[in-house]
Amino acid sequence: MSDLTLTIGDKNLSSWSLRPWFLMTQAGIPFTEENIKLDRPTSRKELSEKSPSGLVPFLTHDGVQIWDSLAIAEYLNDLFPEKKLWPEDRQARAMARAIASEMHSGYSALRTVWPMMFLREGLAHTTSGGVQKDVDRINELWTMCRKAYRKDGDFLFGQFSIADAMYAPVVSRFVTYGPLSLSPEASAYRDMIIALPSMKKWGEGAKAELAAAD
Ligand SMILES: N[C@@H](CCC(=O)N[C@@H](CS)C(=O)NCC(=O)O)C(=O)O
Repeated sequence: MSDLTLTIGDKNLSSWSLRPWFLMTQAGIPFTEENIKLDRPTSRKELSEKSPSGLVPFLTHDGVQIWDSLAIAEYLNDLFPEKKLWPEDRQARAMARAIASEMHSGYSALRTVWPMMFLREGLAHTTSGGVQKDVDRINELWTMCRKAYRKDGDFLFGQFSIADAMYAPVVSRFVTYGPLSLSPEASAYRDMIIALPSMKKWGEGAKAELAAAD
């Protein structure tokens, strides 16, 4: 199989980039990483020259460029069926797709008011402007998943899936803008994901990028 190249933005800030990077790293899919800094005077030009959408992330494979984090996840699922990136059970798979889509198309208050700052913890925060509603809904979904699928493993649908990758930036936000009132199941899920070696590796990368920029 030809090489996969994943192009991403700054690790401290680019929440959309974290999703496919975490998916590939956690699932053990080898890839070459390419980085585009998003905060430079040249960023816009570089993005418009390299990215089909003018945004990151995008995946390059076999002469094709796939943009958008969810489309990248689906492409990887097609490419690596043996990795079972969606749950095998039809009903669990439907649920996983529903909550991944809800993440992809929703929670705009949370995303706007609480930008990802991967390296920050316990920041004072507001939950106004619709943020509390988004937090409550995510808390409800994580709790429901953990109660229903815990017997198969610690991830949202037992085994690791695309749904976990889609929510990884929210896990980071729930650490940055804490402490929050979450159910025991949702808190345990947040703590488990943020402690994974792949998430730690992303954090190390974010630190190295910031140090190099000094
Ligand atoms: N729906 C897209 C959103 C991608 C996106 O908004 N990326 C941001 C970085 S996190 C970006 O490239 N921003 C650069 C810019 O707006 O100039 C996805 O899922 O990949």
